[in-house]
Amino acid sequence: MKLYGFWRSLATYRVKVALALKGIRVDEVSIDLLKGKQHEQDYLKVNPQAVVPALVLDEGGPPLFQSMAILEYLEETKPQPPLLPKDPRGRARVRGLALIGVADGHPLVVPRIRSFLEKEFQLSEEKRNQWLAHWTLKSLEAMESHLKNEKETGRYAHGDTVTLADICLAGQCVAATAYFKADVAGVPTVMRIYNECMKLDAFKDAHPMHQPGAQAH
Ligand SMILES: N[C@@H](CCC(=O)N[C@@H](CS)C(=O)NCC(=O)O)C(=O)O
Repeated sequence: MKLYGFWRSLATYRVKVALALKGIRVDEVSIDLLKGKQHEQDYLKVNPQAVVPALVLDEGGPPLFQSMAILEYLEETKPQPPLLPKDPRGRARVRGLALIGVADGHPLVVPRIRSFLEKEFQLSEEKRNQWLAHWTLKSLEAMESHLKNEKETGRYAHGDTVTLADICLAGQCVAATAYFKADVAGVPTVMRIYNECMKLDAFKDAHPMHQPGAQAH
């Protein structure tokens, strides 16, 4: 398989963690989002939405797109270790927690949104940084409001094994702590789970700040 991604990309991070947890090796191709390479014709043939990640399967065919769809594909085609619980209610909870990050929090901080705020609305860097920290923290607070009270919360977001919820939570925590310096004091359960995740090689090794590309910045 071939994964088009970028060291700083949270959506790529999510896919890399799942691949590592499932023991799937991929070749990585870096699309430099800071240089706008996602808009070049060659890449638009891979993912016409001009975003990473995209996963090319060994069997060929059009690349898979959207990190959540890729995570679900990996779960369906390589079920071990499972990243979703067996019961439908538990699966709905895990997907719900995951989507707080993937569908509500992350889309507000991607490069095209940041660039729109800057170029169309002339928001200062200070205001843009406030926006990024604010919406990232909001997603973590939404997760916290579930995790702190619900009996399904265990060592990880859902029980004592890693699920898609942890992967998506970890991505938002990377953004909050490593990128936007948000004040995470109000989300202790989220941070406890994030720290548990970071004890695992799959989460640690894929961490954006541990990628070769991060060293250059
Ligand atoms: N919902 C998509 C998000 C994809 C996305 O926006 N990726 C970012 C990097 S994390 C990107 O490539 N952004 C390019 C841009 O905004 O120009 C997913 O989860 O795959």
